[in-house]
Amino acid sequence: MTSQPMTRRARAADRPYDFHALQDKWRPRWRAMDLYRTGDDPAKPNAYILDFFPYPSGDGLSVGHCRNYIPTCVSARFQRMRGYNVLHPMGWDAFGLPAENYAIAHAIHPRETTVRFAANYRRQMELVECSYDWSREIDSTDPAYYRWTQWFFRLLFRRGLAYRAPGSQWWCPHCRTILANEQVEDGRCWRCDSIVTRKELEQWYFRITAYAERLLADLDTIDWPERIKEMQRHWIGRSEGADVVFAVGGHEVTTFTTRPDTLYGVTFLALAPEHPLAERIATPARAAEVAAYVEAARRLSEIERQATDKAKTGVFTGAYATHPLTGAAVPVWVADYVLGGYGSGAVMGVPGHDARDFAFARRYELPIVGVNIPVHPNSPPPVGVNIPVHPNNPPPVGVNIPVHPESQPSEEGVNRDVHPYEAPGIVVNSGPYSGLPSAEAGARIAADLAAAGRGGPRVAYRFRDWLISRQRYWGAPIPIIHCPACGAVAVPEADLPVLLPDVADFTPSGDGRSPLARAEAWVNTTCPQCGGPARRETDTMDGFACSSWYFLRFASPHESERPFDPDAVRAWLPVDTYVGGAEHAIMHLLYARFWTKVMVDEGLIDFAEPFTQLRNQGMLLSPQDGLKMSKSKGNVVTPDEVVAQYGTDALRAYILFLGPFDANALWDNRGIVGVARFIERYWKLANEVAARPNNGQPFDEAFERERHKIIRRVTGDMSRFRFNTAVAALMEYVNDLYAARSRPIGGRQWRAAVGDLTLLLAPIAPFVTEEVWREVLGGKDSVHRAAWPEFDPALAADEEVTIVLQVNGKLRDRVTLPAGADEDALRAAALDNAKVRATIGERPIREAIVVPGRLVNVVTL
Ligand code: ANZ
Ligand code: ZN
Repeated sequence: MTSQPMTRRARAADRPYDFHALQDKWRPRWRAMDLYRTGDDPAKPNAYILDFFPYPSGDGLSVGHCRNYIPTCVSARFQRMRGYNVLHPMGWDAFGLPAENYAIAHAIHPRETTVRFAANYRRQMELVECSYDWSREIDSTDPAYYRWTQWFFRLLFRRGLAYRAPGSQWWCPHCRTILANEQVEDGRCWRCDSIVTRKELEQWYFRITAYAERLLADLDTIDWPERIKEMQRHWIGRSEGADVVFAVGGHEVTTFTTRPDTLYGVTFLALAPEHPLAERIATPARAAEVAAYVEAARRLSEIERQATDKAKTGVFTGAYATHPLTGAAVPVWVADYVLGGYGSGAVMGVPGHDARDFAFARRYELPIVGVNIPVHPNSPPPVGVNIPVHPNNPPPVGVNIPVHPESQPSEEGVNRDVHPYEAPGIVVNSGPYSGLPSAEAGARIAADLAAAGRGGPRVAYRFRDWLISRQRYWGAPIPIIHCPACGAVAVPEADLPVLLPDVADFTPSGDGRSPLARAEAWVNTTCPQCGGPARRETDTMDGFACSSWYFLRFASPHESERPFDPDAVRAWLPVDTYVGGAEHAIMHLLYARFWTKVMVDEGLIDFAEPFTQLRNQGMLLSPQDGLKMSKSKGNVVTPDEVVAQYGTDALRAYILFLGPFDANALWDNRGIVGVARFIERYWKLANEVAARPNNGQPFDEAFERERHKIIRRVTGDMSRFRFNTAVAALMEYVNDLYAARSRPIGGRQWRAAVGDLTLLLAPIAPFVTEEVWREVLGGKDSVHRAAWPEFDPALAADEEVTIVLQVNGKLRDRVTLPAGADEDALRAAALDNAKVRATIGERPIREAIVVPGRLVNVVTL
């Protein structure tokens, strides 16, 4: 027994770090305070920070999901402390195939599983203390929500942007439903991996192609990863070119070309097997062969048909087309490398200048005519010929195209041994257009075709209208009534929502009709227009319709008269920061942009783009196999187990620390130990030094500078989504403070340092910082309501050194960093560097070797 009475200070310093106790203590208090309620202080600016709308799966959340939700939570907390009103909501995108397939497999109604799984997600999100305002929780399967999804359908229908058309559609024989183009990957269903086939059905479409130009142009106005923008541009697939119309017997065949300048090089026409004229123009002698070819081609997927290594096959129809400018007879073929759904489903074959046409012509011994030659001054002249190639030379008129020395020379530009010359150049062998640069010749030819009524300039897009009808139960019913007299009539606004009826059997019927078709009492209704007997549309909407407007709903989630309150939307939208996985690059992110533009046209909102800044988090890979975590692979680490062992604060800090936010990373069970130790060291330090006396010690200038520097670094890192370097900087600062304990620093300076450290760490580790703030530093209100600390730029200025960054021993970049930066900071800077990242690509990182003050070498697996 000690005879010395313990001082209050000593007791505080000895308090063990018990994260369970801290979590149990602060959680209920924060709930009672409604700590994360959306701010509404009119004096403050607003910030809207949003996660992608998750589908609550039965598997629950893994730590991989936390890579999305924890960084956005940290951003939200950071912005609140910086004086913003923050909207940071969460909800459930719960309609759709996965929920329904689960329900069928387990014989549970999807409504039940939706509620259960969403509750589990929310429990886990609360476990990791995501700072969502749960009073704004929404659920896309709630009639109070999908009523408005249906309202938007009506809006699109009224504006001519929702229409019904027959079509050959992708059909998944296993899920027994139609799939959108985007849901077919490599000829397989995106959900169940079955090989898809074709089925003819009446379908509903949204006319997204009407917005192609705006969807392209506005990409330039938003702060999104360039890779995602490029994927959208590619998907939209804008091509400038011309239509060229060929007469074939009594018919006309329109072809779309991006190279009208090559028109004199046409030696055949090729029609897609699904072209309406393919069988009709065939001569009687060739009809049977053409029909057989068309039938066989139908069974191939588009992917198979487009494969570049696939032999280009076709069949001659026996018919000839008339060249619109020269009047020459051009043989017409049917070929499966021509796609039915693109351009006009017919191609003018120019084997001299197009690789696919070239391969086709070689196979079927069709003539190859060169009508373009290179012009670049630095390009070597084509082998074996002597023709002027410099642009300053007189234009070559009527010359032959490049001939390989070993090939047979040919007459009049016809040669079978050349390679196709695909780049633009100078046009030759083309009558009045010879001698012109390709672009100019193309423009003139297109104009002349237009004047002759044989086509003209046109812009084509690769993407198609958005197919939105699903022959499935678990979706928002399409609010349409089919009347024998009036046709398709929209359900009046007053009758919304069209409730999804409760059916006992929601398995798909397999005949292409939705299970709703069996709910006779629901299907039979009266026409809203003429009052006669009519039937409801039985297809449901693609789940991507629900997620095309949910970000607006969060602004006023309980609004019952309208989809959203325009004032609330004006206050919060567009979303400032939107975060989710890169797998949604096209579908959701394109559809939401489309709906936003329709709403602008309807005068509902006044911003053209829904998400000002987009960020994609990297994947978290399993330590077992280096693969993405998934229940089916059995390689999942759950937040539940990590929180139980190390606490919420350590999980959060580790998720942020384990690599650059947007890079793939491996979960490492040892890594979290180090981070947990850092939190405990912070705790001990705070308890020990905060109570130091102020006995007139001299003011420590260097110590003060360190404080300003750490504020500057963490503020900058947080604003730029560089959470890993923020955590590394804080770790370094804690080390520095430990080292400073032996210096004669007064209590006031210590409390300033520990106080700011606590504020900087608060968004990352909310529990331990709250305890320190309130119980050790004597804070009156929550640390999470405190103001973010400020720094003096003059005091925060750094001495700097140049650090060499290598990947596998090769120099990739040089960066300037603070002279004192420690190993973790150097490592973090290397892993965060764009050139290093580009070199590493998707490869997992084995280690990063640091030579302090000099270099970092990142070694990949
Ligand atoms: C003649 C030509 C000559 C072409 C030449 C290219 C080079 P992008 O750029 O992707 O839009 N094409 C047109 N419709 C097609 C279809 N339904 N299926 C397959 N190919 C089709 O491609 C446009 C070019 O792809 C068009 O320009 C056409 O070939 C082909 F030296 O016409 B081109
Ligand atoms: Zn009617």
